[in-house]
Amino acid sequence: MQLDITVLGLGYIGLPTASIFATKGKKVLGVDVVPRVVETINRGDIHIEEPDLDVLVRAAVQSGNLRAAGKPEAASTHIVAVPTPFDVRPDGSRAPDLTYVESATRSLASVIRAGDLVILESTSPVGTTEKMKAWLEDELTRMGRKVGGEILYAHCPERILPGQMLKELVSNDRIAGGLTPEASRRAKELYRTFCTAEIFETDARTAEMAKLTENAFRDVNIAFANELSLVCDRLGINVWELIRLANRHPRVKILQPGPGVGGHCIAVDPWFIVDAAPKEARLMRVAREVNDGKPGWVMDKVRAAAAGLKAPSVACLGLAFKANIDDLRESPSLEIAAHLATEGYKVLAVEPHVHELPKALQGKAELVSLEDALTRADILLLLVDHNAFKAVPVARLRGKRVIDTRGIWNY
Ligand code: SAJ
Repeated sequence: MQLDITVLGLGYIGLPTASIFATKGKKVLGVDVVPRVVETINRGDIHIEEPDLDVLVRAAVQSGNLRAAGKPEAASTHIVAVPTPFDVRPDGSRAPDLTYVESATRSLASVIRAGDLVILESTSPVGTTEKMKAWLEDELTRMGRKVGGEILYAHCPERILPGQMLKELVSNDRIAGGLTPEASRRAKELYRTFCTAEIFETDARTAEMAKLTENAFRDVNIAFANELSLVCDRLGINVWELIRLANRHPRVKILQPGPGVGGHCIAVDPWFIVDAAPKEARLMRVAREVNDGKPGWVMDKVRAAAAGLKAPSVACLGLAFKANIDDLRESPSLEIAAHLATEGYKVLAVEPHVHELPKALQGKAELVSLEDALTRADILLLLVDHNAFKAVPVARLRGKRVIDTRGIWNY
């Protein structure tokens, strides 16, 4: 089969992207270094949870347009959608780790041809697309391979929201940032296959910075809400009512405080800006510190609520990083539950979206039903605004020490 596209990395971004291209008639090879992922996709199953993704992947595989393998093959477009993790420095700041992007890029050297387009979708620091070009050229030289023409490179960041990915994949505006105008044009044309919204052409560095900026903007705004919650607590004001009222101003739109910021994006991406311009990016750094400090503040609240109780049991309601999903990556709720367990609290964890305790809690906490937790716990600690928790009648909270970090209960 003559391939149109290879997608390197079949995670939260790569898998939906590969599948949607395949259902639109493109011949796609999904590449992943984890054999279990390759086998799962080839069976038409999925290894991650996202509403309706199973249906899309099954349709893509059954159509014969999507298959998975451990190595890339020749195709006119190669999309890199691998993780960009980070290393934590002693001062708490984070430095991007581009190992996966580099190895995925180098793996293309044996199959790349003149005129091919290489797209970076992974969220990356400014300058990464230029680095990809250098890595691939270096690998070609090492192999003694000449492709005999230009290879095109572009950064096309993904902005889909976990929980609403399939809808947003099609309807979000996109950015096509090429190292050359021709690369931007080719990338734009490619995403037209399924994207019904506007696609803007720009250069690669602007595209890289745009993606980081979007998540840093949200982080700073969440930090404002989280800081307000601390101030209001100190002053005896209900922060949720305050925000509701302030948001009646036509130009004010304050976000919601919570137990901290989780997920693999918002809590990480601002660091890529801070790392690149530490002297200038002061506000973004402080915002990160405010949001990262919130779990510690919540734990202080639990300690205060536990005063006078012998062997207190705490129901941790929700472990996911946000409402109505099963994703526990970088979750402040999980961090809080795990910390409380190591401090000797009896932790009753409630997470309707998972079937077993995550590693961080195994042997330290009990996974129980909501009903069980409401009955048994001394302290109810609401961490995630899952719909199941919003439905708890106020009467069930009576007699309990309640800490509602999301402001969903009017008790
Ligand atoms: N949160 C609050 N208060 C709020 C909103 C969010 O505490 O008012 C918390 C959530 O509980 C969660 C964290 O922030 O812990 C992040 O959640 P989110 O829904 O804001 O964002 P993500 O991480 O699921 O997805 C973000 C999105 N970026 C923006 O909205 C700017 C998404 O569009 C990106 O594609 C994604 O990051 C990504 O992959 O970069």
